[in-house]
Amino acid sequence: MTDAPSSEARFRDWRFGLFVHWGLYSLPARHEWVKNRERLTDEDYQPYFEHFEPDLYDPVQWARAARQAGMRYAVLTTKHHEGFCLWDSAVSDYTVAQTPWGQDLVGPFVEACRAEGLGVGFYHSLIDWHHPEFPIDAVHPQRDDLEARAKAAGRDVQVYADYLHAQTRELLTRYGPIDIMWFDFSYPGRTFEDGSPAGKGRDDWRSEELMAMVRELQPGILINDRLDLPGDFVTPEQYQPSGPMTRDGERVLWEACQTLNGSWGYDRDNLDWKSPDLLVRMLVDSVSKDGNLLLNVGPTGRGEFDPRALDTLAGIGEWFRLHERSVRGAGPSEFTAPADCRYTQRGDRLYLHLFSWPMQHVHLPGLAGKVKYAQLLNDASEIQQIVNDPHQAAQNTTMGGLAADTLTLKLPIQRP
Ligand code: FUL
Repeated sequence: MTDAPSSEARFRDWRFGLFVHWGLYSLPARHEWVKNRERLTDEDYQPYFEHFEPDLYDPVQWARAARQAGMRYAVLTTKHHEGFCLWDSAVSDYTVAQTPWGQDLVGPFVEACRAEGLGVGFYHSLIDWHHPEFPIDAVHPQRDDLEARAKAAGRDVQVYADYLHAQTRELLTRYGPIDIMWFDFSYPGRTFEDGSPAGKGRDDWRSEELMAMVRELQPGILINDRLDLPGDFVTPEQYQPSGPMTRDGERVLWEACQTLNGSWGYDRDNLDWKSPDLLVRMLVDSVSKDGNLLLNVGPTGRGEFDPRALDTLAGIGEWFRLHERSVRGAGPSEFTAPADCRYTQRGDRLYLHLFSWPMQHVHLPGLAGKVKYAQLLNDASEIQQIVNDPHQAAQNTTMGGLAADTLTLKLPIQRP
């Protein structure tokens, strides 16, 4: 009998996950920060609560689309900064249970993911623009700064912290085992213009206590790094790190999170969609640096994935169908890839990912004599190695200036 893999090993093995940003902001359909960006009052925002009725919500379809795209886990926003809860929280009325829809959305999501064999994560915002005791501060101003300061002064963040802890407890006791707790976010050290403190950090959320509770309720869970505490994994947002990520000189688990079009929430009029090709590169780049990619979809107010999102996922899925083994269970390689290429490695198999297609030859420093056999992954067709050809070897050193340990591969002229 073999031991079950650790949570860290499973997380690493998943490599690719689905992020879902869903809330009332899917109704204005112009970014999940709309309430803050447009300085909307609770009254301005109320119609979205009154019209929240996602009659086409079908998490089984979401989970299937994710699985077919090659994803192995999914993280749902149980509550984003707007404060709206996707479950029937006992400590709040600002929940889906009080909307026309009236039913829990989190439970069916968890069930659908489990049925598809996906790991499950809960995103939960530390910020709450609706809670009466959440300080309106430098990151979350009201109409102007003076008003913000007056409001901040009268509010008690510890009352809000009690609420945050109670909600986290509900989420981690109602839905069975949960793999990931994704808190968002701390901002200690921020100040108002005059230098007075306005940031929120571990003392405000009582982060140590919160983390201890999460671990007690769900011993196998992984917690991200946004509680103003190190956590189990690091979360670079909308960028690719330059190499494997480290903390205090040691490698650390990490997950890049990425949007499809710059917005996390459904953003109807945004036309700036990333291509499946670009997203596959981001995934490969992450794996080559020992990280994961968490790719976001913002469902519509009726609960569906936008057809443009589905098309993108399908495009990535087609790549996965042919190339899965170069990323799943794979990680970085000890070799240094040439320019515009990435290596991933799985056991003794080395995968070379070409981000641009050279005319005919690709030169791989350090690999001469090390590769027994080379083939394209998509069709298993052989790739010729020409390092042992004395003529080519001579050319390598004299004409191309290539080092003697460089392996040259002969590629098909057309990119497959
Ligand atoms: C950020 C949030 O402010 C965004 O809205 C989004 O949820 C992203 C993943 O994290 O910090």
